[in-house]
Amino acid sequence: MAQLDEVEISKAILCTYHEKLLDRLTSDVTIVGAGPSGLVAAFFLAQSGAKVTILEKRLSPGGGIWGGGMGMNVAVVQEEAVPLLSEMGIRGKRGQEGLYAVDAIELSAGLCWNAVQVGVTVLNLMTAEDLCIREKRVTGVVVNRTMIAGALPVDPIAFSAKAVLDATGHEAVLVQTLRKRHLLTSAGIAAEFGEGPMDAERGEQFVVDRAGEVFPGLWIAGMSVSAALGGPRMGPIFGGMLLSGKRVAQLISTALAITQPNSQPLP
Ligand code: 48F
Repeated sequence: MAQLDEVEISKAILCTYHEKLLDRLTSDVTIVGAGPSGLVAAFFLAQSGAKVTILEKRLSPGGGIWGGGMGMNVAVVQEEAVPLLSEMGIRGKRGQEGLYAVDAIELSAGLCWNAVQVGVTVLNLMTAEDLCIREKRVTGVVVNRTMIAGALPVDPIAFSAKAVLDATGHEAVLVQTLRKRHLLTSAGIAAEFGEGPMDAERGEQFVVDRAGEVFPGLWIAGMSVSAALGGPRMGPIFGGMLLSGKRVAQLISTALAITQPNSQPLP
């Protein structure tokens, strides 16, 4: 083994991290939440040439995937989402009624790996607290360290983006920041905030059909769609989350007119 200097190890972390952080203060798309919808959206956006940054408040990306249903770490995915998983090399076992059982660890790890491989940067331990708005358009996200957010009187910093995606799941954190200030006037949002009782079939379709832009520059995908627009919850089935992320990526990509691939081959 080579000789090791502890300070050099620290320097390697500091230099690399701060270079990455500085670079990611400005992105084409900043996604808040590294659950299934956020990771899939990030993958397709980066693949289409966008500079994509994910901000995740927890230590581990993957959101609600890891625990499957009731802590049994298997995710169920319907047939329509299987091509998307195949594209990422994530395997599933075909069961009855066109349902596939996917190992939750393989799904989480596979989505993260694929996103990072096409150029997405994930910054974990980052809690989004608010949005930046200029001339009635979202221009960025206000962020604090998870360990600091809400615990210490320390100001946050801001990350700018042409589009911000709220993929924070059941909480729809960014939508809520606007709703509380009565800034969301589009039909359905203010009156119906919060998801409805479980209806897996309708809930899955809802998150795909209604993924989109809720305020200039602010987009929603995954469970944020149900929470923001009053759709049904659907429980431990994940195809809708994956397809909702893909759909919002297509919509954002078109809106931003992203055309050039930016992914870098590994040396
Ligand atoms: O909850 P989550 O997995 O959202 P999703 O992509 O998928 C929902 C499913 O997991 C499941 C379901 C299946 O049918 O219903 O619930 O819609 O991932 C949301 C991510 O956002 C992070 C959170 O830690 C999680 O990883 N998050 C939440 N609030 C913040 C945040 C915040 N303020 N800042 C940063 N990250």
